[in-house]
This record gives sequence, C-alpha cells and structure tokens, in this order.
Amino acid sequence: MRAIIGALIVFNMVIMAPPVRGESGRELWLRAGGADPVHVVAAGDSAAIELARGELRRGWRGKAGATVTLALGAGAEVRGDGYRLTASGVTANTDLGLLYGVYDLLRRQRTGRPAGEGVSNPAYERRILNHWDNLDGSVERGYGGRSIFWRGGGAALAVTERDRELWAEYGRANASIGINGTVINNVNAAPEVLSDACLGRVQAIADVLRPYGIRVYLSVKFSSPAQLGKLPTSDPLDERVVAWWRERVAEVYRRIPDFGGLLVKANSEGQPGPQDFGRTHAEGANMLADALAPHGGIVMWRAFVYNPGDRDRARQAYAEFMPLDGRFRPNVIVQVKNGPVDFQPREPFNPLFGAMKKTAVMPELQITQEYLGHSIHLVFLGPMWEEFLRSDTYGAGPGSTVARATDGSLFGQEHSAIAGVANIGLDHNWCGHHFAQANWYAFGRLAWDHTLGSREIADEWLRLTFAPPGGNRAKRAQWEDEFLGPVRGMMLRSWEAAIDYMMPLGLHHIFAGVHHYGPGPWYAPEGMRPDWTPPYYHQADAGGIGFDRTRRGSDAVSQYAGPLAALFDDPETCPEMYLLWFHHLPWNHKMKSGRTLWDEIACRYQRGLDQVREFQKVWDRVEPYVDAERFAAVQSKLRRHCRDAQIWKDACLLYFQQFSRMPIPYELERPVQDLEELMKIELPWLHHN
Ligand code: GCW
Repeated sequence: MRAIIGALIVFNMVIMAPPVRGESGRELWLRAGGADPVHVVAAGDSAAIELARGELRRGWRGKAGATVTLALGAGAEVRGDGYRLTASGVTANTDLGLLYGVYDLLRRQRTGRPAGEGVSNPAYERRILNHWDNLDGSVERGYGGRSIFWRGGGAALAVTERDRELWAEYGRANASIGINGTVINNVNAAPEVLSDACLGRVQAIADVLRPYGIRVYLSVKFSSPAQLGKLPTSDPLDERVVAWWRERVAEVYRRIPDFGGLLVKANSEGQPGPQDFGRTHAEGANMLADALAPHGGIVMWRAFVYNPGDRDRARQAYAEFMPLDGRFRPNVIVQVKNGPVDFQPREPFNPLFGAMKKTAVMPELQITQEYLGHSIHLVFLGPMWEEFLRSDTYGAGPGSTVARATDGSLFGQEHSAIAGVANIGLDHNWCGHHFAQANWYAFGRLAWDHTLGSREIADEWLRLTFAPPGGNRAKRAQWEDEFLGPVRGMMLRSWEAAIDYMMPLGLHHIFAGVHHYGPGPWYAPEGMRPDWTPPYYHQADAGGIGFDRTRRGSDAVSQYAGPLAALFDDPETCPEMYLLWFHHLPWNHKMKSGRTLWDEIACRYQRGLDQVREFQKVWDRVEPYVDAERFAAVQSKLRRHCRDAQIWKDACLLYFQQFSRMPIPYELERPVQDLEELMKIELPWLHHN
C-alpha cells in the first residue's frame, strides 16, 4: 500500500506539477519552444534571406503547413530596410527588409497580436549600439560582465570559434529588433584600435555581423596620428595628418567595404581634440568626414563637452555647438546625449535638439544604467525615452518633437541616426539583470519606431521573455491577469520610482564618488573639479535648494525656444519634475500639492522607497509563473534594490535636513540609519564583499 501511495506521489509530482524548467535568460526575447511546419518561398538566397528562412522554420506559430512568401519589390511606400506584411508573407525592397519583416511576423505570433497587413518603415536610418568596451576587455560603465568583443592585445586578438558564435548570437538578437550598427569600442578610445593587428579582429567581427545587417563602426582617438602614426602633430589641418587618416580609413575599407564610420569624443573630459590645435569641432569633424566620404562612411561627433570652471555645465554643449550649425559636412552627425548634463535619472532634453537645424543631430541614450542603479536596480527605461523623444522642442514651431527634429522629417538632413550605450557583456544573461534586457529591447524597438509607447514595448517584451510556451486560452488569460498585468505595471512605474528615491523634482548628480551608484550629496573631496561634485548641482544651503538656471541665474533657460524658456523660467509654470533643475527655491516654497518644498522632497523619497517594497511583493506573488532560476535571480536583486533605496532616502533626507532644519513630515517613516554611518558606506562595493 505504502509503495503504491509513494508511487502515486511521485507520479503526481512528475505528471501533475512538472517543475518549471529553469531558464537562464541567455535566449533573451528569442526563446525557442514549439514551431509548426511552414513552407517558405523566397526570392533569392542571400545571407539575410537564408536567415529569414531559418527563423521561420525555427519559430513559425501560424497555420501549420502554411506557405510564406518573401518577395522583393514593395513599392515606394516602403523606405530603406522597411517592409510590408501581406496576407501571404513579407515584401520589401531589400533582403534585410525581408528579414526584419519576418521578425515582426514571428513577434506578432508569439505575442498574440494579429498578423496584420501594412507597412513598417524605420524611423532612423542608423540604429546603433555604442559599446564602451576597452581593448583589454573591461567595459566602462558596464555591469553585465566583460567585453564580448575584446579581451586584450597580442595573442588575445586571435579570433576563436567561440567568439564567432557569440557575435552571431549578438547579431541575431540585434537584427530581431532592427538594430543595424555597432560601435565596438569605447569612446574613450585607444589609438591602437586602428593598428593592423586590431583591425584584423574588427574585420572578423564585421564578417560575422554582416548577414544580420549590422555594420561595424569604430571610436577613434583624435591624437591617433601622433600616438599611433608617430607624426609630430595631430592638427586636423596639417597635410600629413590628413594623409594619415586617409590611409587608415582606406585600410579599414579595404578590409570592411561596408564599414559604417567613426565616432569621436573630442575635447571632452580630457580627451584630445581639434581645439588642442586652435581648430574648431567642425574643422576636426570635417577632416575625418572628408576621409570617409569617398567610401560612404559617416562621422558621429559627440557634443558631450564641458570645461572645469564654467559656471553651468548644462549650458556648454549648446554654447559650443550652436555657432557651428551649418558648418559640418553632410556626412557628419553631431551626437548629443538626451540631457544637457549626463544621463541623469531625469533631465530635460538637451537644447541642441530642435535648435541645430542645418546639421544632422542624433540622440545618444544610455541603455547601461550608469546613473540608474547599475545591474542591481530594476528600472525600465522605456518611459524615460518616450518622454524624451516626445518632448516638444518648438524648433520649428509646436510639434517639433525631439523625435522629429532628429529623424530627418523636420529638417531634412541627409543622414539620421540614434545611438544607445550598450548594457551587454559576457554575463550569461548578457545584461546582469534579467530586466535590463528589456532596456536593450526597448532601445531597438524605439530606434525603429519612435512612436511606440513604453507600455506596448514592456508588454511585448514580457510576453516574449516570460510567457510559458503553449497553454490554452484560459491558461493564457490567467497568465495575463496574474503575471503580465502586475509585472508590466511594475516596469512602467520603476523609472519614476528610481527618480523619487534618488533625485526627485529635478535634483541631479548627487552620487558619491565616481561609481555613480550610491548617494553622496555631501561628496566633495579636496581638490576635485567642482563640476564633478554634487554640491555644485544641488546648491543646498540654509536659503534653499536647486540650481538657478533662470534668466537671473546661469540663464540656461534661454537656450530653449521661446515658449519653453518662459515656461521653465518661472517656478509657477516650470513642470515640477524639472523644478530644482531650473530653480533654487526656499525650503518652504509652496508646491502644487500644498506642501512645502521640504515636505514634498521628503514625500517623494518615501514614495520611491515604498514603490520598491511594493515591487518585491509583486514579484513574490508571481512566483508560480516564473521558472525557478530567473525568479530567484530577480528576487535577490530586488532585495538589494530595496536596501539601497532605503539608503538613498535616509542619506539624502538626513543630509539635506542639515540645511532645511525642518522635521521630516511625521506621517513618514523615520530614517533607520545615521548620516555619519551612511557617509561611510561605499556602495555598490558593499555588495561585492
Ligand atoms: O557619463 C560619463 C561617464 C564616463 C563616460 C562619459 C562619456 C565614456 O561617467 O564614463 O565616458 O560620460 O559619455 O564620454
């Protein structure tokens, strides 16, 4: 009897409640699992078409035995690598367009959306990842492991089979979301990247990525002619320098005929640049552009410039670049970070957007969470990018959103592009945090279609990444109610939550140290550049808090188009989310809520922390719907996330209270830590001990 019961129990466990298969996250949003037979009729057999065929066979979930036609000749309505979904399959004007169409078709099947008919065109011509990967394999601001491209010089430059497999996996993931370019080395570039030895590896990477429609680009150091070429100068107007760049560029194209171009960080944070020789950014960029033009390459020239000693860092990119508008070659794109300071949790858009009308300008977003909790905090960046892309610059009147000012539709630039600083490394799940994959995904989707909403993107990503395979309609509905809804809600609130517990109401750059993770509004070591220390940004004193960028202050507001300048200049009309970005206000300033500024700040910190605690509950409740491996990984990250949000709240409130001298509103939780202790904590290193 006992044996029978025992057998029944075992039987039950195996048949009735199979343990949810562990998933490592390696497959990203492209998880395998179940395909129906399909016939593919295709126009040719190029590499992209072969990939498209393979994807259909591997993932078809439409009518079993259906025939899918992939055909060229989609007409003028389809632009670039866009495509049209039809009742019988996909049409496009390029092979790559067919591949993109197939990914869309399969995504629709997997997310339960109708197959749909209609045209989809890319918003930006170039949709590029920027890897801040150093040649030694480390990754600047990387939290997902070491570089997938580099591991050192010399013998370590040799390409292995494993490298090729990895790059192909990477290529496929990117192609599936429409990314078509990658800058494979850090903008803080080593001159050696242009050496023959390194170019061999670059060539191998380009060869692997080509079938996926991904072009390779390189970051270069402006002083390369002197450092690598041993010339006496790197002056962009010196003939020897011009000839040196021409030769190196020609060598790159000899190896990689479809090479994309160069990315340059010049005269920024100590990097060399044309100004070292009394030349302008335009003269420097144009010299490189002329070397690239015969080969069809472009220059992406970064506008991330600021000098120590300047009164307001936020004004500098505009001040330096606006006078150069119209002076750049058509194959130069000025690459501008979304905000005027530096990828802070929230910034207003950089005023160069919409203002530079005679120059191609491309947004640079940061996918890696340098200032948003590294790979520890769960922060979905879709809402931030949505807010940014939809911001109205008024550059050509109302409706001149950042998206339209950069995609070529408003100012008709020859090239359009968007870049995202990658969060990818050798970690098994690529990004360190399972939910950080959603940010890679969201970047690709928005680069293709900047009208997508972050809710739609989160929904899609969750379905692709977490939906259990198969299941009947009722099971699926249950999954949608109990997993999808709550987790999507958590994702959509996560960015605002992070702003609240880190830097609410327009506060920015109050991190301790150079790791940009933990709080440090007090941080100001002797001798450090003031614009690298938080007190420069928050300006807290007995009289109040915030950076005065009004007309009476640094006047950064005047860099925005008329209606916005007026809006931002007045604390009564300035959106509260940017209040302390633009204004220095007394602690008892009356907020829209009726609270004083101090009370409002305190409430925001509390609200942010409360949200993260709520996220822990949301996640614990969905345990039955997630495989054990990913469940545990996210649960443990949330625990640290919560602990550190508490540290943020306590540290900032106790520190600012020294100036406000006002009580923390009595209905809020009291701090649970001492400021003195908090000032000694070194996050995130605490976690690594
Ligand atoms: O955000 C800052 C980072 C630097 C980075 C720099 C840049 C690559 O702290 O690590 O350097 O911006 O964007 O150039």
